[in-house]
Amino acid sequence: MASPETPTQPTQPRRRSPLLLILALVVVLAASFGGWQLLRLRARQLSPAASSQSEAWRRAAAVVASSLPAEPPPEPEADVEPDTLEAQREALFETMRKRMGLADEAVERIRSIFQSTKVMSQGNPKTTRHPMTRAQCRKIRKEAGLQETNNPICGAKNMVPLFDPGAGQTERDARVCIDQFEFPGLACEYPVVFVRANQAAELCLAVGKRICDAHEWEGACAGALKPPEQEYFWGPERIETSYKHNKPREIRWAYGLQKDHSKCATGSFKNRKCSGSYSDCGSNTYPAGAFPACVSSFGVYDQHGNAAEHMNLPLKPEELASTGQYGSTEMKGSWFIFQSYEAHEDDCRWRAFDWHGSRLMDPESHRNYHLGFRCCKNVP
Ligand SMILES: [Ca+2]
Repeated sequence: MASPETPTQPTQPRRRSPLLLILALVVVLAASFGGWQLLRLRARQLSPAASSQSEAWRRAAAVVASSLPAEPPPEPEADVEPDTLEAQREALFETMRKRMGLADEAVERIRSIFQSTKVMSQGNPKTTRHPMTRAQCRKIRKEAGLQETNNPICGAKNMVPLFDPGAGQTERDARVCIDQFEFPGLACEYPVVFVRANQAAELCLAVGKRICDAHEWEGACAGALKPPEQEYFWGPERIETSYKHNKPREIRWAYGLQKDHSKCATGSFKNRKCSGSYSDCGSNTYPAGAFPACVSSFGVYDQHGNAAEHMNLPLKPEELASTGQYGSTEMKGSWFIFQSYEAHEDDCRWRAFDWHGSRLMDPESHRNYHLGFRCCKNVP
């Protein structure tokens, strides 16, 4: 009598072989069909006929974008902070080249803008002490399940479309996209500071974008982009228009209706001997996007805290950055020490009355160790 372990039907595996072959054939055919569909969709996205804003194109592009492989994580050496400004800048350019896919000409343009000053940087290497590493930021974002955005409506990574959900709009109605992160617009990279407003505008152009108008930044934060004619009082002096704007404004923050600095990158410190100058003030910023709760409903990070941000404030319709023109400087948001020193209001729609005001393209516009920017992009 055979033991329980002894196969009683030694020919059974052979009888299953044809079924396995059929299953394998079905899998191969399905994979081939899926790949063909993907190629067909990609071809539709790239063809001139598919460049229109049709619904079919948007659906096809969305499928292709969602099939793109995830970006490989930055190299470990990215957390070694260079000792010199030149080395820090070159490391940033290389990161931008790799992660943003910038062409050589774009990198050269960015380099020439940086080289026009001796201070534009991610902080003075001699005095800056970042309270969090890039690796720590990447770990936080990974644990929060956050992934890189590549919305085909925007045509650039890490940008999101803006619209007014309360007016029944969807992202298909968007005419503008905004960076999710402070410039350079990359998750877990430190923001660029000591930049003047005109240089911010030029850097946005160098990466195929533009500086944002104030109301775009505000709408991105508050979760509803309103039209310019509803957001500006054309004609009066700036201080009067800001007063008229602020008085009846909706007061809210990107993360909710109650102020809570602990949700954002506001727990850093100011160097003890910081007088405001490049030589003694560290730009003690966090990597962008390191606070998963500090995000608006559109997916825009760090509008409160980390670096304050240059924007364009139009005082008449022809000064809207969305039309390719510029108005005055506007500083948006708060910065990295607000948990211990709240210098001013930092709700989404608040406008500073005339904080270091100048024309946006003034070659001497204000810059400092905690002031950066982010970019927008018109949807074609
Ligand atoms: Ca900020």
